[in-house]
Amino acid sequence: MKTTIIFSILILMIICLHAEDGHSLWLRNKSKGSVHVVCKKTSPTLTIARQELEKGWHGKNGETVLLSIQENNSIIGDGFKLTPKSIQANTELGILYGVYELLRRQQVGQTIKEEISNPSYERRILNHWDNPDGTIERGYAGLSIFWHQGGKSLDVTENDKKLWNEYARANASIGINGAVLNNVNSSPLMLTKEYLQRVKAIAGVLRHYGIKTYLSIKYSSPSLIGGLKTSDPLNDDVIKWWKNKATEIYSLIPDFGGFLVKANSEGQAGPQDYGRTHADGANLLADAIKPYGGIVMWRAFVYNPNDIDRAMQAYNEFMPLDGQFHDNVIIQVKNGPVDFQPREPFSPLFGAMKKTSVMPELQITQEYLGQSIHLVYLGTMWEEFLKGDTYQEGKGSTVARCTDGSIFKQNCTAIAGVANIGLDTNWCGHHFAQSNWYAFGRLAWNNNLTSEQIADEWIKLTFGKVAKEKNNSSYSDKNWQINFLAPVKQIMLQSREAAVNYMMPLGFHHIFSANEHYGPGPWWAPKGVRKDWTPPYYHKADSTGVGFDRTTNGTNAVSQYHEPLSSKYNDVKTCPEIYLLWFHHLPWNYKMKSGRILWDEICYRYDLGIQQVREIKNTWDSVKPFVDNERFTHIQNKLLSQCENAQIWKDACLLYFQQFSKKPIPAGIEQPVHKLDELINNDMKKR
Ligand code: GCW
Repeated sequence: MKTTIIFSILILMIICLHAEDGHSLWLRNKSKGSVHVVCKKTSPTLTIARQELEKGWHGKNGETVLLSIQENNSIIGDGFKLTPKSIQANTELGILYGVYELLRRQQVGQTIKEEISNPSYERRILNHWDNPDGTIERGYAGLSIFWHQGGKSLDVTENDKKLWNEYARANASIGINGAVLNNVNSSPLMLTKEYLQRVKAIAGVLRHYGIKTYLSIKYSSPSLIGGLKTSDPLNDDVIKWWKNKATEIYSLIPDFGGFLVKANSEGQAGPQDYGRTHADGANLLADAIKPYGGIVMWRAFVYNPNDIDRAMQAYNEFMPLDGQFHDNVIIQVKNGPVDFQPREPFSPLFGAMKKTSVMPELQITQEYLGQSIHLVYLGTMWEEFLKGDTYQEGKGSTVARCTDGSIFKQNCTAIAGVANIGLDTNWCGHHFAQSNWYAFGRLAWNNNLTSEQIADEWIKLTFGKVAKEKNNSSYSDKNWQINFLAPVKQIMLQSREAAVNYMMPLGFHHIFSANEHYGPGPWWAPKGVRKDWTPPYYHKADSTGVGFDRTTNGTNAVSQYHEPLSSKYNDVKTCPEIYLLWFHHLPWNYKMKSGRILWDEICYRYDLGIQQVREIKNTWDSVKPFVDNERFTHIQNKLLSQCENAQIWKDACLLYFQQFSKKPIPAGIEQPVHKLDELINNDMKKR
């Protein structure tokens, strides 16, 4: 009997030791020795800082580390000064960030000299598209960590608090300092007493990790929950209602961050319903929360079904309002002018709005990039975006510099990422999707980092410990570096390009089937659906060619870019081929730089995409000896589906477009294995 119990306990211990469910994210290193932390002050945040150092210390055994809060003019905001034995900051939060940086450096084996690290953006915010009933719009990793069951369970449990604490810790470790707790398609319930109580509880947990809470608001709240006849921003009762609401919120949550607003977009209410402008709408809210230091993040994601080019609309709506927004308003602009596509040029609003604070909105959740099934590392995409040159104030006016205050002295700087987090044990659905959460935080802190460096850190932190245990090696072990680190980094760095190739190469965009935004549907255009929600609106394939003419002969969207970009995009000879069909409608036999005709190049690109995913899968197979079985198999299965889905993408798009090109699939390229009518039929059956 006794032996059976001991045996069972042993088995359980072994299972626990090896259960790699991914819940620990990139925070899995245990201390290798002791450290003596000296800090004169105490506070909840400083206690966390001290404990983190003790839990994760990888420096010299018995070392003394000094944490000091001291004014230093070279340190900005929550930045810090780091040496191997000390962290100095102007704020407590700066100390905590310094601790995480020190530990990261120790763990990944980067040298620590004396240096100052300042954040690129003051506010580094996750946007959760979580609904009060616990579902998440475009969430692929389970239900919400903040809300459940439609208000039936607004009570806060110990479990809730534990999870929020883990969430806050993970965010703080990469510098994220804000969270919008609910969907931009917002429910007015969020501003009611009951919900605000829960927001207060969440804020109570997040605060010690330096994370401010924000809420998305429904513009028509004054009429929906306030009993007013209107929500007109210039109406006195409405103004009063928002002022009172702000007072109520700040009495519960004194450090509340502010509001995020989606207005007059995709059916959401907004100031235009009352004949007012976006500026009138935003300023009303901004004035209400100004006394408390809050901000309003007003989204530029607006478009109207009747306009000729969706890609031009945000610019057309917002440019005339430049300079009219109050100084605690910041315009939140999606990276591309359409909608988080696998590849888009950056939105022309970046750098163009010179008298208004502007912030980028990135999407971490992979709505249009294979959701939680495809392995797609987004660091490369965001690097391409941030380093994109707008030329607005001469060469080198990158999107990063136009938004982080380097070029325009914005009153407020910020960056947002739509979160990919849910109740799934591994938080993000796919183990590799964690790298996108990580990369967002790291780039928000330092928009100059390379996607390669971020991938390198993340792999070491996420897979390194297991590698060590399994092979008795360490990060610096050549074998591990050559046979695990290098190939996995390669997988990550080429993964987004692979997805672009098998989904939407050469500037194709928005050719998804239906609203789920997962599989291909270049044919999808049911009667009654808004034209700008159907793929033919975007690819415009016909017997003469394919692509969206946004040149001066077409919609003239090119004119929204600053020279020399405008001319570069306008001229088919200088337009980068990655954006070719975004800006041009071209004949099927147009001669490409490769010497191939356009049709052949399209075939070649789709095929290349599949080859790349297969290679990614084979590479993953090759690293098996270095990974725990749980994560290895989980990822392997996802890659299998990804390969199958990439095949469907290629076959669907080539067979569909072939109906217009009337050309054969060139020799040397694998023939499709599916039939077009089957693919269309299967697609229809899913609805
Ligand atoms: O990408 C689209 C999504 C919608 C989303 C919208 C937005 C929250 O398909 O689900 O709504 O963008 O960003 O507002």
